[in-house]
Amino acid sequence: MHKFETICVVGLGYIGLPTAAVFAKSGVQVIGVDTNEKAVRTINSGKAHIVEVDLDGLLQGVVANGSLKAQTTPTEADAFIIAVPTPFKDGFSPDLSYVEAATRSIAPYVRNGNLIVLESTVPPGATDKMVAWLEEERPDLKGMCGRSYHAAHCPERVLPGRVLIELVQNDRIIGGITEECADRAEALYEIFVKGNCYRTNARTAEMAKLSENAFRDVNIAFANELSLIADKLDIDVWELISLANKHPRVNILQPGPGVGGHCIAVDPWFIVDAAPEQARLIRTSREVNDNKPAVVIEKVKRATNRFKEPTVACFGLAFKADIDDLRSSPALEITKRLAEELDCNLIAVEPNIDELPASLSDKGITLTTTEDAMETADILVLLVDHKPFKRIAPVKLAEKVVIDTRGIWR
Ligand code: SAJ
Repeated sequence: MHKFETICVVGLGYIGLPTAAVFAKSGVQVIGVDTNEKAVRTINSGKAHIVEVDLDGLLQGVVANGSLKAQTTPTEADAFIIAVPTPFKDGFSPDLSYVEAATRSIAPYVRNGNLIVLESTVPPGATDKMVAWLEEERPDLKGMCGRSYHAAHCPERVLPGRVLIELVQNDRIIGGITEECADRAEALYEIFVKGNCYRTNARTAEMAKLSENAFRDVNIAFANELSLIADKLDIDVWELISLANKHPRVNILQPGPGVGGHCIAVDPWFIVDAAPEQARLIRTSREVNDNKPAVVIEKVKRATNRFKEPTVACFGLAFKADIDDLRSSPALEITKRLAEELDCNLIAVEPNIDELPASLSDKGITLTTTEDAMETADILVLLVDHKPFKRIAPVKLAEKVVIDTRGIWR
């Protein structure tokens, strides 16, 4: 069977860049492609333009020995991997424009025997669309998928902060357009994946990835709904959940200020869009989780009524613990809306960043240290369970009004 000597990875973001680096480390010649020229320059200087544990060190090595090179346009290769964003448009319908642009951009370079893998999280049927876009650009390939070239959907399922470990260790779903496509894709991932490769068709693979994230979203929504019920009934939700979880078959997740990130808060909408009448629980869960920031804001507003000119400190801005990623973060949204809706001094503590995003600094919010916030704030709003916040002494917290959305300061 034909070997993969060169791979072209299109999209060098949170998934594409680590994937490119891991292939390069495994002895494959990798060309990484991104339209962002600044990112390309940074990568070619041996550094990552995103933060991920151990990625800088890995990149430095594979760029220095020439096995990974970034550029702004695709080139010929034995396999192409598309790992571009799939956000949603207004009305929560999936936006496949990046996948379409990436597919059309590689079309001129596809040769006999090539494999094209779609790794981006996509709605059911998107891999078929990718094939159609490719064949539109290349009429000579019409109807040849599974014969003169191969296509598959192999979704990633790595957790930010553990990407380099999980890329290698996790099991992988291989969704071929045909059996032969699945054979080729499995051979590609066997280069570095130590987990099992499970083969299926492309549509099931697409839906499997969406179902994993929808499962988590529904379960977080259950915990978030319990937190509302517990508030109403004057019960400590964290004690409640920890007791319920003593049951051998119960494992309730943790409530919080809402669900953030670019996966769990997005992917369930792709299922709702594909089957709106059937996906009732999935839609309601999204609504429950998206409503949580408003609940937190109301609580803070009520607390400020007790003061004349209170100083409110928001602890954490990232979308989850111990990362620097502020994208689609409920903590960021809450802090921003508090600045817009409250008449108070607002300060923010986020140990993982050096500078506030303009959307917050423009509103007069200042970034400060935990110590300063503990000294100056009247109201503490805990939004992210970062490790340093867990170390704050309970006696210090006892002097303040505390709104703890993560249950670490109980
Ligand atoms: N969250 C809670 N309560 C919990 C768990 C999480 O409120 O008990 C919140 C977090 O604070 C965060 C959001 O949910 O705001 C999402 O965080 P996460 O750690 O659950 O997930 P992500 O978005 O970092 O990564 C997920 C993972 N999917 C699953 O665990 C099913 C990861 O494996 C996927 O690869 C990733 O989405 C992706 O790229 O799709």
